[in-house]
Amino acid sequence: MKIAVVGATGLVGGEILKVLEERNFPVTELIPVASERSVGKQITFKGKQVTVVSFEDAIAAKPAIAIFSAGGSTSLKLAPQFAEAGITVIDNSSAWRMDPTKKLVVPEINANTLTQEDKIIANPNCSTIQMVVVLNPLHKKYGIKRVVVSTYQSVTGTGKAAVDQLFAERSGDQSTEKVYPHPIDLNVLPHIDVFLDNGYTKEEMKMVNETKKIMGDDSIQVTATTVRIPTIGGHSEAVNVEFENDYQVSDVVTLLGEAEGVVVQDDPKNYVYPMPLTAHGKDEVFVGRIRRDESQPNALNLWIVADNLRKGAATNAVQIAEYLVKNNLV
Ligand code: A2P
Ligand code: 11C
Repeated sequence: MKIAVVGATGLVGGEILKVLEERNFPVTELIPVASERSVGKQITFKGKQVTVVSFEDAIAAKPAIAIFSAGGSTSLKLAPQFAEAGITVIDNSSAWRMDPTKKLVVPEINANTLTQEDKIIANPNCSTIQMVVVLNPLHKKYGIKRVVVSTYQSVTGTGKAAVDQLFAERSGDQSTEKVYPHPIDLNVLPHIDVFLDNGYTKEEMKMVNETKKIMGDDSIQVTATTVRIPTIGGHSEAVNVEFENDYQVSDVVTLLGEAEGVVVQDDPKNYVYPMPLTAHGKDEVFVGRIRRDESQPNALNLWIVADNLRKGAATNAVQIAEYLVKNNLV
């Protein structure tokens, strides 16, 4: 199957290439696309050099699927052109997620809603994906009323330039471009994406709105504080959940241990809990510090970590592509 990766030279794009390779996705021809300045450059896929092409050449090559990770404005402009040519687009940006005509898909939860008519499929925000993979099985069993989440997010979520800023600050190099309005090394920024009129950031509202859409339940109340920290391995989240019904902590541990895509790491006495350092490069979502919220009936605290470039972006997108292939939807 011919596959295009739009944004192939970026951080998520590079991870998509790795995940396609690792999962043995049936790629007969890889078509890497990036901005005009990268056309003609070589990238490596399955040990071979492949030349980056323009989006026009990619459309002309008629891939079955194009996985996009080139930012919202590129996606708004290019995804419809790919879709009109009959190419199914899986888009990592925020451009189409809340469009009521587009599906927002986490395969473990709602891939079964996809049909052949879905030509632009939205991949959710990284911090949302890792949270809903853990919350969905709990919602089905206990009914979630409200979620309070605070995030601790990796600079890789911003892109290559942010990783460069972190390491430049660490080495004392003052000349590197600054993508954050403040230093990020030895600092914490309560600010991810742009501020909105309601005082929240766009990243916070993504967590609120995308969660309801993916889990198919507008009654779930979510409030979020999203924070950037100087780490690279993945995003971490402190999640407080209030259920309709009571639960046993041991049942929650069992349920999450059996949930698809979830790994429980919860042995605090032996210092076992999820961390970005250990989640880095992994496809699963890790959950630990599972404990009763003693201040509130039917409430639970969790600590959730995942590699935002993998399950939060590349892996989720490739899993959607796998589902489309397996179910003859492309
Ligand atoms: P390029 O490397 O040519 O700039 P990151 O988020 O890590 O910075 O990566 C962004 C990705 O999106 C890069 O691969 C970048 O290509 C790509 N990109 C940016 N603008 C466009 C565009 N107009 N058309 C196609 N790809 C684009
Ligand atoms: C971050 N979550 O960590 C963002 C990156 O809407 O796809 C992904 C932004 C998005 O900065």
